Amino acid sequence: MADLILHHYPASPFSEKVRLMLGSKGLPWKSVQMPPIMPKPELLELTGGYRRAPVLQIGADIYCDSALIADVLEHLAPEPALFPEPSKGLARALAQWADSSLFWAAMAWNLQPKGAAEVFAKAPPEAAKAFGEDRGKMSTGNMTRLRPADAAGAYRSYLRRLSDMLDSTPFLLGEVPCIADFSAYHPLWYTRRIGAVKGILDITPAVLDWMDRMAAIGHGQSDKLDAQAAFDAARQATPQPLLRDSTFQDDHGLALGSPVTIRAESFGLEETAGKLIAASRTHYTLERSSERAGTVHVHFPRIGYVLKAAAGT
Ligand SMILES: N[C@@H](CCC(=O)N[C@@H](CS)C(=O)NCC(=O)O)C(=O)O
Repeated sequence: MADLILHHYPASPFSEKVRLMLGSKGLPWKSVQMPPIMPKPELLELTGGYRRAPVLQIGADIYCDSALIADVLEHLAPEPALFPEPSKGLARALAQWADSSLFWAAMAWNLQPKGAAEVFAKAPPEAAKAFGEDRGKMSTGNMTRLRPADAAGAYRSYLRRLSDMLDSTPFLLGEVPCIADFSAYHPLWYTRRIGAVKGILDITPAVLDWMDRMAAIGHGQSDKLDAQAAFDAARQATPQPLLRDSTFQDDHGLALGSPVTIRAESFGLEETAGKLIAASRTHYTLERSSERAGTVHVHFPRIGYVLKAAAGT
């Protein structure tokens, strides 16, 4: 199998989710670092426009979004399971809540003025300004950012709910970590990195203990790779046959082979354009080419993404 190449950056919570899943599965991986804000010319050349972190590359297959990456990792290494029976529906629903409601409450809390001041303490003043402007631009569209004062109560309630789930088991849904644990962990991991705001976690000691268990999973074995080597890997590979379950499901009136665009529903609306070559129950695949990457298949989950006919078609 081609190398697993993770495009990410150290401080990205959703990337931490994937780094831990890679560690849990014992899958060795290559690490390509992207900048935390735009411009990200190399990532965009690979994805065709998608800008968020993380992105997983396997040869000429590019997987956008940590939810889809979780499915890919489960397919590659079924054990230990991220979606264990009989609670896989519950695990997915809990993970979706954690990746959205919990994440945004935590991030509003984390990046309140004293948190942001600490995060950018060692950076030049322009860095904090550039980050704020970048995230401001990403937050256009159908997205409401919580104010820290409103986020505080929600975050505390969410921490207590997680704590309740840990009353009788070491992980949220049982004896072993599942996708719900990885999704709930990463926003709290970011909180814990910031001395000025991490005290909120002290209200739930059981959550702190669970966080220690999650951190102990580690990131597995990784080696650094530069972006050029990732382009070489894409160009030299042929995209793989599509994942299981690629029966065409047309909800948009768009035939396979149509020129289309795909973008996130919210937070980072940059479009990826390409030819629609698969639309299964759970994900879309676009084929596109670029000079440095050659022909690649770029995969997106259905949930959270907007598929449209390309303009002018
Ligand atoms: N639903 C996406 C969310 C990804 C996301 O929002 N990532 C953040 C970093 S943790 C991001 O991309 N922020 C803007 C950036 O890094 O450019 C996923 O699960 O991968």
